[in-house]
Amino acid sequence: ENVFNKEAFIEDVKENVKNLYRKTLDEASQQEIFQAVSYTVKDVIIDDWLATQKAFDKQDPKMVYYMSMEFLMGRALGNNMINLKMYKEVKEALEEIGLNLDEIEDQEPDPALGNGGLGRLAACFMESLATLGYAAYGCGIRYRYGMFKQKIKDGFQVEVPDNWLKNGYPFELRRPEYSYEVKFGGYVRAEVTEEGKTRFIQENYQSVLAVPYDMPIVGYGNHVVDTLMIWDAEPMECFELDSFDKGDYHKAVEQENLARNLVEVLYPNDNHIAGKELRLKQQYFFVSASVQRALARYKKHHDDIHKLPEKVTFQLNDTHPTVAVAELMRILLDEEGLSWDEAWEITTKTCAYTNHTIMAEALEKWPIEIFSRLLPRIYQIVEEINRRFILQIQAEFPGDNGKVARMAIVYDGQVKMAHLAIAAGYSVNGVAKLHTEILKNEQLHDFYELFPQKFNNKTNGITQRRFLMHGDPLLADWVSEHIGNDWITNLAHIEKLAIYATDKKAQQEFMNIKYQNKLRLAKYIKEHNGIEVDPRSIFDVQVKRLHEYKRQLLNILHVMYLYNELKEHPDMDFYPRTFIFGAKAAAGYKNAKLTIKLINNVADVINNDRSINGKIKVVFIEDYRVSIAEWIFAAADVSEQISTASKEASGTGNMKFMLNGALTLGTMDGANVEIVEEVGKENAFIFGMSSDEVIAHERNRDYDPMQIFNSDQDIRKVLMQLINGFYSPNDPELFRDLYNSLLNTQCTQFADTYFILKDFRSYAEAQKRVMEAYKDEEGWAKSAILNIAHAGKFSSDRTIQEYVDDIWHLDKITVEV
Ligand code: 26M
Repeated sequence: ENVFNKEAFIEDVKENVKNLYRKTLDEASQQEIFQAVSYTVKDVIIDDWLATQKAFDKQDPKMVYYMSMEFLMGRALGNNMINLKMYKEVKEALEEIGLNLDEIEDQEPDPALGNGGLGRLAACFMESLATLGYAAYGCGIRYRYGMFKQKIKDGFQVEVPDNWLKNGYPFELRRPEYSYEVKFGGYVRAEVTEEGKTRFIQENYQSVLAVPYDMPIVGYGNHVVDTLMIWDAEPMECFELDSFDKGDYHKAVEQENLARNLVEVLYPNDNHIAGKELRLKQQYFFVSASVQRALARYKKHHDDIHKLPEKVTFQLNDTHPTVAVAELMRILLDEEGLSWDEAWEITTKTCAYTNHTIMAEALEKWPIEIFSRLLPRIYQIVEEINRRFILQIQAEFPGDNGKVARMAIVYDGQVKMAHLAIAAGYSVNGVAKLHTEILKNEQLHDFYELFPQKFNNKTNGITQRRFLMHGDPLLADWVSEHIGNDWITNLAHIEKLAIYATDKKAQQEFMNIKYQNKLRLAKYIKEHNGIEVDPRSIFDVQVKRLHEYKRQLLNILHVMYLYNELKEHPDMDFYPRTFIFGAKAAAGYKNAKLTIKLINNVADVINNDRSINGKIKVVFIEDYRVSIAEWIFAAADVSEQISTASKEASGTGNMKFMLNGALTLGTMDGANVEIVEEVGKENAFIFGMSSDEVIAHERNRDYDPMQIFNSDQDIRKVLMQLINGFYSPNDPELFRDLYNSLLNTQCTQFADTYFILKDFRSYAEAQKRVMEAYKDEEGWAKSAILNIAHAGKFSSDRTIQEYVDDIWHLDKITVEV
């Protein structure tokens, strides 16, 4: 065990400032100090990283390659120090020389190589894999520009590029020796070899060079350091053009442009497909490079390619990396010279697929024209997979042409990526119990009938190291004082906290910690929004991507309703509330952007109305992202999880709030169902239609929001305020589209798709229960503590252990130092 040595650490920091910037510590900027501290921490990591690689080589464990278009890592410095068990020591050492660690951490850009839930889940999974001691590679793209920065100008969202690499990122390592060529376009030539076999050769293609950058994923206190490898694209140095292309200047330039564009930017869509050709290029680019590297590593240690599934598994994070199936087939067929049956046998034991959404607009389908032009050999292979798959469907369901139409991989001029992933994957999993049931019974029912054994559930989780230890250190220490440290690596132990739920002293301590965290956030809000919020008010929070199914609109309409009530009955019973929102909208998503504007306009009117004595405040936090999220969860009293039942596959923010002692106000959707199952419905506020009811209405098309509008005067008043200029005097028509989305007078069938009016009353009542409950401080503290105590299930450590036990079957490794 290496003991932390303060003096040596500080010396190292000084050395780094000198070597990097030719400065002394007192001359260096905070950013320069951040870089120097990070390099010092990286020095510590490097030894463990090397030792982990040695352990891989020696112990030869089965490994998972987690293939994901997104890794929403968040800042690394703080978490690396926590997992190296040196956080407090470094904090102290820096304090002694007059430096503040919070300020230094705040210099790190948020590596935001992801949109939302799916990308953040990948990041939590990597951290849990390392902490549990499994061999894992995360495979993704090193986007030059991550998720855009959000500015709010005059209440509107403005997107600003996120140049996260501009100061250099200290935790990445370029590995040019592991570069691979990736080929696009051209055509396929069949050639008969001397042995009479047919070989397929891609010709007249364009290439790019995929160059990996490794980032360390530090396990908690176990010296295991796994690797996130993200690929950059570079032009091929001295590319070999086919003989008849020699001297084709135009093509050379094209090829350089391809490399330049490929990894330029993350598509900022969440749960929605753009169908852009460049996106498919990005997918094949990182998948091809990752599969090539995985096979090269395997072949270095093993000579029988047939045994690949014993040592390697590819987990596909949604359908985005599904071309991996065909790429693996291609390499096995064309480069390893295997027969189709051999290659298929290996592929279908190596690839597994996770579904993250039932939203129809998020299902990936590529036009054949694009797919076959860009990936001609891959398309041939997909067609052959499809041909054989259709034979299988016909054998299983003779005469049922509907099945073929619904299940084919290539159909209607499109390549359906989910169908490919299910046909080739050995496992198909949903991300919460309810979600998996809906997949089996509704969305993927045909596939479930054909492959019942492939389907399984893996309820999502989050890492307590980031979302409690780092985000909420006061609460983390308080937990440890009461029940010891075991929860850090086994969150089930947090259940021991339950006995303190009714302990008056513990309740007060908890409420005091929550208050400190609310002060921290209130200060941030004052600095960034110029709004004074009362830390004694109820902090009611909805932070997540902006999407109609997540129903931020329901939340703000309810705020408008409450405000109307307060104005009409100034003396009504009311507990002060701060409604906090944070959300980015996809750049082209009109109604989402308009909802942001509505929230900001409502905030302006209500926050400046002296007559309500500050009883309601509305805050929109600009540029919601992982780093500020950690503070927001810590400060929340109420966690808004109000998606239309059946639409939110799991949710993971809901778990972060729970672990920080916030009470859930939510629908029976996604993992909310399991949260309530764990904590008891008396410690949450549940409202709204069930997923069965929603699905029935969708099937029968018998929902008419106009009836509600006509019969409920409070709702009517709120909706009229959308179009009478109440919140937009200079442009009364501004919110017309939101009004229409709820009532669309021409065609009722498509109005209020997400049942906002239908659930409104039930939501308002649940909100009333929240207020009553909060007035009973002891009762509230009890429920909050019970939420923390029952959050054990929602650790990503538990989730990963289930993936290992049921899907991956990995071997644990140990790292000696
Ligand atoms: C697709 C095409 C083009 C550009 C972007 C996309 C795309 C990107 C992200 C589509 C979907 C994306 O993410 C979906 C997502 O985040 N799903 C969420 O996954 C979480 C983790 O499982 C769940 O908790 C959420 O409920 C689910 O919405």
